[in-house]
Amino acid sequence: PFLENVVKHEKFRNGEYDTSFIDTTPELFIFPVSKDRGTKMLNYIGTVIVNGFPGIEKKKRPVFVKPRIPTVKFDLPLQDGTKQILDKYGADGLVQWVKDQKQVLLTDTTFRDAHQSLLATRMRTTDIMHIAEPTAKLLPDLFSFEMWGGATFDVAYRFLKEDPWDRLLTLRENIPNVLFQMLIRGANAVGYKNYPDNLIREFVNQSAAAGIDVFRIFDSLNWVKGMEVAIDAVRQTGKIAEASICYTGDILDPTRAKYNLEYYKNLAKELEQQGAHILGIKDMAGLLKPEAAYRLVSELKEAIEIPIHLHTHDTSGNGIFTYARAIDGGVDIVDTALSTMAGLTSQPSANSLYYALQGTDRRPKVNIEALEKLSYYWEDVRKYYQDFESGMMSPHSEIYQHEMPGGQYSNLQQQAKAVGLGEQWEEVKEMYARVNNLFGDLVKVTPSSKVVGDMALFMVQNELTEDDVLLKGHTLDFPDSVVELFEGYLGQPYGGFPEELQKVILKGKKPLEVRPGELLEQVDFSKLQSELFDELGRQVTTHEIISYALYPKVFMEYRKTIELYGKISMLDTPTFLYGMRLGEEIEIEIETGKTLIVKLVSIGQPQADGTRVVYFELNGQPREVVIKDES
Ligand code: 3PY
Ligand code: ZN
Repeated sequence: PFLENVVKHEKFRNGEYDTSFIDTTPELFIFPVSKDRGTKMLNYIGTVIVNGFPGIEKKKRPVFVKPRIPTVKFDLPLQDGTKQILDKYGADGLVQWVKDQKQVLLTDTTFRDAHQSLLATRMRTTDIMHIAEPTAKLLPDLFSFEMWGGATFDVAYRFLKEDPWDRLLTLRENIPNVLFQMLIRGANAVGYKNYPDNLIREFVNQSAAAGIDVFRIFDSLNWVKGMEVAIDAVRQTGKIAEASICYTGDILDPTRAKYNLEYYKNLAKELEQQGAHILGIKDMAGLLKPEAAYRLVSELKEAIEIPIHLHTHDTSGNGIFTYARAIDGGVDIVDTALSTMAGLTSQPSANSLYYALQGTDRRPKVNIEALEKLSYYWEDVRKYYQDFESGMMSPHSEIYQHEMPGGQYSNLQQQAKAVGLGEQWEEVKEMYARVNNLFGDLVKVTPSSKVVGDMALFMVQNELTEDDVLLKGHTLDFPDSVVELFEGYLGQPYGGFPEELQKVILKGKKPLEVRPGELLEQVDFSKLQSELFDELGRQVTTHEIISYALYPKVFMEYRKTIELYGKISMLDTPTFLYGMRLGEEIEIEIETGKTLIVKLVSIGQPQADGTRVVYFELNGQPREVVIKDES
């Protein structure tokens, strides 16, 4: 009761109390490993053993090899890199440095888009952390690591049950020499809808403070107004605003005249005027063909002064050729992944590009041996996540027809499976292209791509054609995301919405004509703080308040899981995803120097009440947990 009174006291809630005793007496916080923490962990492992992991068919834990970590001379000092250039010379100094380079610079996407695109974003922080320090030592010459943003924020909470801010902070500590880059979806931040302006600003501020240096900002409809607030917020932090154009259609195809060279040139000029330090070309589906890359980049180099950073996906198999031509056209930076996390829906391989540029003066100054050694690690770790692979085994030139972003492919496939359309995946992909036409040929990237995906699933599920939608639309209950898109809550598409379809979908509702952020009520952060305080019964951090503002339900679900099972992010990935085998023993380092040794002894038969008892040894002592069998 005393503690309860303390935490409920207004002064305590407002942070107006003297904590000097607490601050100067750290031993107050050293608790013995509570029986509780061990039991919670066993409950989690028992649940995975009995019921499996969501999205993975229940099976015996596969046998994995220990990932190969390259040996690096850890006593060697860490070499300075782009991070030190930014810190010393500021954003403009860094931009000048980029312009002065003859070599093409590389951004490594292994920590973000590569696994978002190959493994449904399921890569856990522990697997990135184990290779962070060797990576910092071995690849100090990169332009940046793309390691945050996009879908990683949401997936961390929703599926991995870990805190994305922790990932950023701990990686920053371990990789202090190279710029950190994130993907931010303009007014949608790391979510799927427009957020109020003050939330975008606060999110950018906190991300910058926690370690992000380069913000790749885009709008899912290429609507510059949707990027304004984020660009301004980034500029105010002194970090790098990489405002991006999303590439769709085909500038070489005269029948796809909507998105032509002029369109992209105008967009690039507008973004430069808005204050972009770097122009991103975000080819999120891998539609930019080699010759188109050459023309686009060389024309943009004429049209703007700022450096150009190209991002593509290798789905068609043409990625390296596209980069080679973009490099001929003068591109400054390209996105690649380590070879064993590259190719297909991911980025082209850094290792391959290095060799492709042999004999030219634009070959990147990276250590090829380091790239190869780090690739071994990812080859081993990738196997942990085999159940999230999309099944794509070879290049798919069909991408030029359906235009689905690389980061969406494996996710939409999971979504299709979840609604029972796993067997109709071919049909879903075809419908995706048809929905795009029906919607007036949109830029498709998160979240507009998700809306197209939702509509494709809806139409396949309900066996609808385009005519059905137009003729029977007034009787159809369209997915919420579709209604919101046509209401203008994701902004305005180039050329407007098809009017007839918009009327059918909105059923008399009036669409927005202004930037949604102008109308949305600003977030009251102190109100959220108080709400969260009541929910969690303790002081909350700024990061928690922002996460709660962005994803209230997902964040609370995550908190509930943590209450139930403890910090399961500490488990190794095989145990986290597949549980344990009979007789197997694992170690869990729950904090530095404190290790739990867990052995799975036996799994009981189902009981009359639908539960099973799972028998463990925890640090040599018998322990059992009772798990409800959901099968
Ligand atoms: C994202 O927004 O997550 C993307 O990667 C889009 O390509
Ligand atoms: Zn991408």
